[in-house]
Amino acid sequence: MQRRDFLKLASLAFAGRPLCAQQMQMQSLLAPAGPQDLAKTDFTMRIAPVTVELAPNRVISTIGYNGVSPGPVLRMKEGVPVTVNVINDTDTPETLHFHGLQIPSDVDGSEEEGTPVVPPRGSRSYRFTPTPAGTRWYHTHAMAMDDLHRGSYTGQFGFLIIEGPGNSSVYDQEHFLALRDWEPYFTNQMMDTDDLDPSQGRPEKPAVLDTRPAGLEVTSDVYSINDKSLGFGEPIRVRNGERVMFRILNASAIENRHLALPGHKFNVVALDGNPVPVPAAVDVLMLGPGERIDAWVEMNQPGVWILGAPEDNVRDGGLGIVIEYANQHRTPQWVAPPKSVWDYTIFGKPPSQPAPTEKLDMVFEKVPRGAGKFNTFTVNGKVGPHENEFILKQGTRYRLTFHNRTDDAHPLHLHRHQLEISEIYGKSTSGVIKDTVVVPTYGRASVDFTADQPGLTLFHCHIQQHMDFGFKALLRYA
Ligand SMILES: [Cu+2]
Repeated sequence: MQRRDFLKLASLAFAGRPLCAQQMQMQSLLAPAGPQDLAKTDFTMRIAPVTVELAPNRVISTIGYNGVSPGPVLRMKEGVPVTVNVINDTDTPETLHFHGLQIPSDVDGSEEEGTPVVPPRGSRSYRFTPTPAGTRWYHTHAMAMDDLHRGSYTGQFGFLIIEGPGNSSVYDQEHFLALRDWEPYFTNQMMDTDDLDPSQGRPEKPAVLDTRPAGLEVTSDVYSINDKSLGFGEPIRVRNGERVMFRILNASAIENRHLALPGHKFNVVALDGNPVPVPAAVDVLMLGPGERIDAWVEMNQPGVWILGAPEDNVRDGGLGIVIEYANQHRTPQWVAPPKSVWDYTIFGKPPSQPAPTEKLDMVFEKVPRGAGKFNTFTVNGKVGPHENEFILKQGTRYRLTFHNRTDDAHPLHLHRHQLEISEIYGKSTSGVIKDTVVVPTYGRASVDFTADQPGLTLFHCHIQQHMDFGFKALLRYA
């Protein structure tokens, strides 16, 4: 329920009667905790078991923050120091990572970088100055290995909005949508839906493929947006002519996701929280695990629609939410979107700066059953974390080239730094600034970044199983 709707109901319910103390208390309990309630400098995050009712017959037991999953939308002001007190009410050490922020290693929230863990049944405070402005998020950074009830398989995730001085977007409503899968399990029947325009080529495809049988991978067939599966939450209620801003996060530990809204286009204004040089309208969004998209939609097709995954099995499994126009009552409609291929470069501008002269290369390979039942992943021929292979000189700008010699599309994340895409799908671009970049199957991508954040810096694939089984590197400063 929107705050506005609640207030409307409340004012009807209480019309002509003085509010008694009990009613006022009820009102404050029922009023949704709007993000503004959390715009402060001190935050307490309690890690503890929660239940998530995806549907009346589907209740998930997991670990969340402050009694819910997703956790609360945190709002911080850029440049204004905050303290985050993390209380761990579980029996295992935990970490809370602030994804997309440029903050020191000891508070970034990754054990590999030297952030102290939050001990079981203990607590720890992190103090930092949030930057840069934009749609960020937070999540656990614990390893899971073969335990599908640990790490990012749990409900430990939420949005973190860092408010900057200027906000140029004008919209009537704002909604936070975290895409999620639940009840993960192991399989050797992985269906690869990572489509790629064949014209984009597969520059890193080896001449001779490794045909040894692959190990078990993680999959799921239960989905939600936020804490509800399609058809079981409140619809998003809109009016004809409204401009609705969606801040979307793929909080999956497992897979890249697509999203479409029949009859409407997404006007993409920011990727990973950073405004894009060329905002553009698209029919289908794609987000790898860890990625965010800010996109507004002009509501100009009255009806009742499903905003959801284009793949029938994923949407039927719950990945969707109903968009309901005022005075429209019918079964939510789904119409398959036009065929489209996700392309970061349409939001970029032509390169204008010379390429950095300092180069780093990372070659990724998959070793089928490299760890017993499971595959391992190597970076430049060895499993992570790579303590001494990547040494950065402070103040230097680097061109980092990813060579993906595997049959998966990987969402690659560099902590504490911002990556500017310079080349992907064989195209050059500039101005698209991200912290997580999906490099296509057998594809190649280059990103530029400035080494301006001294301290240990973790690089990894944001698919939990890939990270746990070697797909990571620790960068350090000289
Ligand atoms: Cu991966």
